[in-house]
Amino acid sequence: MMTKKLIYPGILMLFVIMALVSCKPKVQSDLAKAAVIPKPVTVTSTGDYFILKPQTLISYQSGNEELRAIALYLGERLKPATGFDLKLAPSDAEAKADIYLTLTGTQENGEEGYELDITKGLVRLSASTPAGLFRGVQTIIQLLPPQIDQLTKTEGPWQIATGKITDRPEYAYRSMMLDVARHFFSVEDVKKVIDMISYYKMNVLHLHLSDDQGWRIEIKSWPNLTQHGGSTEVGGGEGGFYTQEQFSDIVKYAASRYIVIVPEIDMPGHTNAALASYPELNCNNKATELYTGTEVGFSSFCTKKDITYKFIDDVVKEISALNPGPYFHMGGDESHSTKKEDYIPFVNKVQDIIVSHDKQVIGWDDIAIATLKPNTIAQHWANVKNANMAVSQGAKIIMSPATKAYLDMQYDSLSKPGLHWAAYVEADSAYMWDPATFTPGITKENIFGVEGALWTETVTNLDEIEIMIFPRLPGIAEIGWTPQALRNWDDYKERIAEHGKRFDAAAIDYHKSPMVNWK
Ligand code: TNX
Repeated sequence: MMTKKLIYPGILMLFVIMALVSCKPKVQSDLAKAAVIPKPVTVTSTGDYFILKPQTLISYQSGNEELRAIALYLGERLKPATGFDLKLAPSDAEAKADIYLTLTGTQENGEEGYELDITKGLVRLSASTPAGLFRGVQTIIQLLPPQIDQLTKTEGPWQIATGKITDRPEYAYRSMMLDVARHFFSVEDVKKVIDMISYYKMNVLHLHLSDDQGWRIEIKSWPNLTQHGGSTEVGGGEGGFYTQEQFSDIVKYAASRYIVIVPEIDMPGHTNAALASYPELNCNNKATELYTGTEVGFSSFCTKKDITYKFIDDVVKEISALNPGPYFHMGGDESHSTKKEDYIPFVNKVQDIIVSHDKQVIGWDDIAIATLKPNTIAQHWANVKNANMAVSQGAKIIMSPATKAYLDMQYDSLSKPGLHWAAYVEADSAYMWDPATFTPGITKENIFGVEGALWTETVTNLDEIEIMIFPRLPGIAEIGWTPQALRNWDDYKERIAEHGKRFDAAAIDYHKSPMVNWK
């Protein structure tokens, strides 16, 4: 009797405790199940978890200012949602750290690879370059619960499952293009896009800086380009442009996220804004009218005039001086009103100009009908024959097939904004393709990387940018980062659904694709 009386309350207590424990928020303590995008190359789980607390110390190997900046970035990134003012300290003893960032010096994971070793007491991130550490920091953020992306303080618990991740990108060039010519987007908007793509470990933002409808970057030696050519956009809005100072600010901001800017000045077609600003660029010496429609293929620089090449040299020189990145994109697409016999020498000359300013040429695959310089890169968007011609000249290819990677395509016939000349591209379709087998004749060793392109004839503000890029852009990022053998839609579908919670937390708009079971 006596013992029973003691046992019953004991069991009861046990139940009460169990009930209380099970009321705690569900903890993800299986690292292998974490919804990281792009999917890391190897993940092993040890079944426990690390907890981020107000007193968590972020340490970084001393002697490298970049590491301090990355530690600072991580601290700031975790602040809004947690409310924690995490301490940072240089240290060569990881034993004292809770989160430790270190350069290992081994090249095993390549330029952007990293290793994460997470135990109950320590998150150890190592890489051979600061860029690798920055990519790894994105993984750390994604291993925390989705509410870490909330912009205001919220409740934890802030757990990270324990285990080990080793990771490295499959392709060197993982990019998004933003067309700021058809509609202009502010420096603030561009910075937000940079943050969004950096979360998915992209390393390039390609800015389409000029087109028929607008010229968007100040060129001091040709001021009317922006004064007049930047004064409108599709639909007749007021347009806009980046001063050189603002452009430098974008470049610097991108660099802090280990992203390079690829400036594109499209030519010889898609040039009405310039032709309207300077009569001498036209064969008949008459300035054209500004254009706010969406037709393509009607404009061309006068390819026979010397002044055209003087102009291009000035433009390439000024932009290249502002941009430490190695590339200059010369466009070259859809030059339907330039004769082929004029187009080919034009492309050849412009490549020389770009190389003379120490930049590597990128052009849309149309340029492959010219003689490509040894390091010229062709961006493949539609024409299989052109892409093959580029490869047969030894060029590397950036894969942006319009039917998969054009972020301006509508998701379906009802979704807005967007066009559908290439296809309707739902979230699954944007994900389910392999760059290495997509285009006949183009194989893995020909491919430099992958780019999702957001043309903006129909896209007018940041909310619409978000709707068009989410959820497709994370899929393109994964195609660029994760080995094909590790990718499949069923697995990705679960992870992107988890990221829906992150978009919600961060107040980012996204297309609620019926292909995904959003939570
Ligand atoms: C084709 S793709 C274009 C752009 C348009 C886009 C619209 C390419 C190199 N040129 O000028 O904006 O289609 O989807």
